[in-house]
Amino acid sequence: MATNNPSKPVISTPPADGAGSVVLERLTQRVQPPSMYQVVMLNDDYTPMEFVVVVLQEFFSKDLEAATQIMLKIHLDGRGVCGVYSKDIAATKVDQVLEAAHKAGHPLQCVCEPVDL
Ligand code: TYC
Repeated sequence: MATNNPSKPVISTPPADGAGSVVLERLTQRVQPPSMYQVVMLNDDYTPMEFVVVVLQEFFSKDLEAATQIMLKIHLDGRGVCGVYSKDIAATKVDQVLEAAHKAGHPLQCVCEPVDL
């Protein structure tokens, strides 16, 4: 019986006819764009309008005009989008708003939800 000599590396050359070889198919990898999340603020009857406007300016970088428009939309429609971000950033914005509202004693609510494409 033929045995390998353990001190001698076995170097085998692939057969010229390709027998025993494996063909790797080229697969095109499609990378999905990161899913985006919108931060939605909800209306309530107690949070002062001025507080909502300040929150929109401070955490969502809105100017006074834009912040006022968004606040009024929330007040009239029940909810409004404050901004669209990656998942982590959106979750952080929600935490910041809820903490600021809690500290100020207001019941302001805010959620994040995936943007439908
Ligand atoms: N409805 C509130 C009021 O009349 C104002 C308000 C606006 C509260 C937007 C929450 O997300 C909100 N004082």
